[in-house]
Amino acid sequence: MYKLYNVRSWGSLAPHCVLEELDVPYQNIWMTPEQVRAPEYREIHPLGYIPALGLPDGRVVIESGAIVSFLVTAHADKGMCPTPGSLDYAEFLSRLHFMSTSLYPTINLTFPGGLYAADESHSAFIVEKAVARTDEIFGILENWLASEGPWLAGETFSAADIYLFMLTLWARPSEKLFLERFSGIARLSAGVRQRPRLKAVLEAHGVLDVGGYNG
Ligand SMILES: N[C@@H](CCC(=O)N[C@@H](CS)C(=O)NCC(=O)O)C(=O)O
Repeated sequence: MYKLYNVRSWGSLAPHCVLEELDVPYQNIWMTPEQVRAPEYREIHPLGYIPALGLPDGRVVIESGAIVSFLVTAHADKGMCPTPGSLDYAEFLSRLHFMSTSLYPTINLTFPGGLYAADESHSAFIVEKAVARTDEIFGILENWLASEGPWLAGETFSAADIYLFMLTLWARPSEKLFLERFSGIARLSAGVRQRPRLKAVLEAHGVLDVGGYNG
């Protein structure tokens, strides 16, 4: 069985939703931020990050993009991605990894007091730059939705939409103000909230309603 190392409304939210949509058995391990920051968790994730996915043979997969890509292809019959190996799949993968490698780390920099700040004013400078950069990247996603949507993989809902939904929860200055500026992403986000299989998970993460994230 899979094991999901999970913190409410952190980066495990997308893998958690994907596991629910796939309807596969998994053990959910709720953790507190303190447990994630404790030295023991480094044995699971060498950088002490959430998410991590334990595999049935005891190995652990890290990186949210890799976890989601793995799950949807391992259970491709559940239709959470285009047919693996197809050209549509290439585009799906590209958009998913664009979010996990270009957008997610930039969002992390929008939280004050981050890893690279020397002092408070330096932190404010980094945050301002990072917020502008996330707006630019969210704008690229918004344009894709406008020209090829309504979902990131076109006509069909996929795990990439869940991933984008997760990132919007953390947008600055707030999810609500963000969604007012990006109408295509707002429609996608509302669509994710209406997925029958996701209601209970989103409730558990405290984000069933807009603005639930307060990290
Ligand atoms: N590249 C990683 C980034 C994961 C990440 O930044 N996770 C954050 C939570 S959203 C975390 O665990 N931070 C550790 C902490 O705040 O102590 C991934 O995509 O899985």
